[in-house]
Amino acid sequence: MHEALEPIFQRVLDRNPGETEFHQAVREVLESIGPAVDRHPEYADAKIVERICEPERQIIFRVPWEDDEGNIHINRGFRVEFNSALGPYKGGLRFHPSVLLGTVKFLGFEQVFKNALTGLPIGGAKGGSDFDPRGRSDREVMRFCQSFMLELYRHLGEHTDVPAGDMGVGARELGYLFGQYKRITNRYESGVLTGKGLLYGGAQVRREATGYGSAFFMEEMLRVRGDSLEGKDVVVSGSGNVAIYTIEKVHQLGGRVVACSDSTGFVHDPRGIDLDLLKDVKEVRRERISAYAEKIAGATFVSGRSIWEVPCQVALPSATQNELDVAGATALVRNGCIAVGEGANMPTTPDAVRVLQEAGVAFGPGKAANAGGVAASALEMQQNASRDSWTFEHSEARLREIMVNIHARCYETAEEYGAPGNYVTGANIAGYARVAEAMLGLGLI
Ligand code: NDP
Ligand code: 2IT
Repeated sequence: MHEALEPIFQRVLDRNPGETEFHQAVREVLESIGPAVDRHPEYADAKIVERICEPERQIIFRVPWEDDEGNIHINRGFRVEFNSALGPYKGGLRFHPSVLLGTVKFLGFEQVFKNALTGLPIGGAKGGSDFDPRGRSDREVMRFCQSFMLELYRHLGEHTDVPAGDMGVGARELGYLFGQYKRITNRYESGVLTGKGLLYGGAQVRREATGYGSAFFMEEMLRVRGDSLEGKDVVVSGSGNVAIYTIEKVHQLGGRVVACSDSTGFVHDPRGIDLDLLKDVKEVRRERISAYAEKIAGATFVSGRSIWEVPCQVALPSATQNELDVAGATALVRNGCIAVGEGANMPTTPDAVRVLQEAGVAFGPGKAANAGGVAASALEMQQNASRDSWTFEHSEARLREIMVNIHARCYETAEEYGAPGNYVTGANIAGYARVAEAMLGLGLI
């Protein structure tokens, strides 16, 4: 780390004790923006890095709700409004029992740089709750969402803060959240949430966007190496929103996804994942991934082992943070993997990133590779503002163009700062420089 950044990082550690995921995300950025610090002394004078590491606002609230048996539950809600230099706060909501303030801060911090990379006018935020939607009835999820929004609504607005989905928050949850916002405020303010259903202000391709974008980014990383996804065996972890639409696009681009997972294990289907079956198991029935293997001959369900042991040329970790460790990265390299793209946020541990980069594996960090979701959200905001709705084809073409541009921005910035082929350096410096310039222009606020 650049010596000027060390005391700043130490202060982040001291004043955010125990928030290990937040520390990890900050360290990764500070370790790569050193060359930009040397080139821009004016950023240091304005204390840009110190300001970027401190959220503009952090909201924590109680969420009481009643289950179907009449039992009362208390969860904790969060919204961390990290940075609004480039536009209204923007970023998803995660409902998962593991969610702590430090989780939301790591995600919000990443989001600032990711959103900057899209080139669209969106600031960075994240929110969520330790509520676990798995195994809950639709009505329980609805009551939770209504209680969550009863507090959160006062902080939101189409020009203020615009949440979307993340783990555990999809179209169902966003529908209930939007319904409650509309009811409380008496405003049909479509642009206050993105990822909505198509009948109430949603946009074509938002559901598919993170996964499609991740596949497009991978295609670009391979293209500059004179290669493509055609004929490649691919492993995608997870089987949620990001994973499913990554698999869909990888198949359309000629690759074959041979394994995917959930928190109980993974399925290996050497002939290629049957996407209709996977969608039925996961999106319609909300079953465990083992149900996939029970319904199709030739597929096996494996638990207690790592999905990264399945041989592949391309890996797309698309489940959760720190799911790809050194052992996994070593197995990937050993089996001849040539490219890894992060569909999830921070799925690869820092040591595993080093293993991959040192082995010459093309490595696309999440804040670039999975930016397609939030980019499509910004397009949804644009459509809501103009009361318009674009076709699927037009929306997908826009998404692809944005991903190609993000790739180019990362690739060129890495070259410019003396780290050719290092997308981590490229993404962090390109995102940082854009936010820093905007913050300078806005003055000390
Ligand atoms: P979903 O809730 O739809 O799916 C998450 C998937 O990850 C599930 O299959 C889940 O399995 C699995 N998973 C969770 N924890 C673990 C674990 N410890 N080990 C193995 N598998 C696990 O979430 P999304 O697909 O939306 O999000 C996935 C990742 O992508 C997250 O990191 C998210 O932040 C990121 N992301 C999401 C975007 C979006 O638009 N949705 C945009 C950009 C990034 P199970 O059901 O068993 O828990
Ligand atoms: O991590 C992410 O980029 C998201 N969960 C999507 C955020 C958004 O506002 O669409």
